[in-house]
Amino acid sequence: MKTKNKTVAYDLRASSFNWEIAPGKTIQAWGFNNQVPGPVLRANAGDTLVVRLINDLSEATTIHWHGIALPASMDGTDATQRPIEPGEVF
Ligand SMILES: [Cu+2]
Repeated sequence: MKTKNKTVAYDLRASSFNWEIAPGKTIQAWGFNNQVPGPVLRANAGDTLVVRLINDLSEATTIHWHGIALPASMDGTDATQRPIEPGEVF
C-alpha cells in the first residue's frame, strides 16, 4: 500500500552558543538549534520538506543543500539567493 506524501516542517535557528567540546572545555560555536552538528531532518521520499531558517547570528547566512531536489531559489548560494540578514526569517 502506498502511503500519501506529506509536508514535513522544521525550524532551524542559527545562533552562537556555548559548546562543551571536552569536559571543562567550552568554546563559542555557531550552529543550528544550539547543537553541533545540527539536528537530523527526517522525511520520506516524496514528502515536501519545509525548513524555516531563523537567523539569530550577527552576520547574514544561508543554508546550502546537497543531495535533495529543490528550487534554485532555495539553495543558499550567492548566485541564486539573497543572504538572510541577522534577525530575518526565511
Ligand atoms: Cu554545493
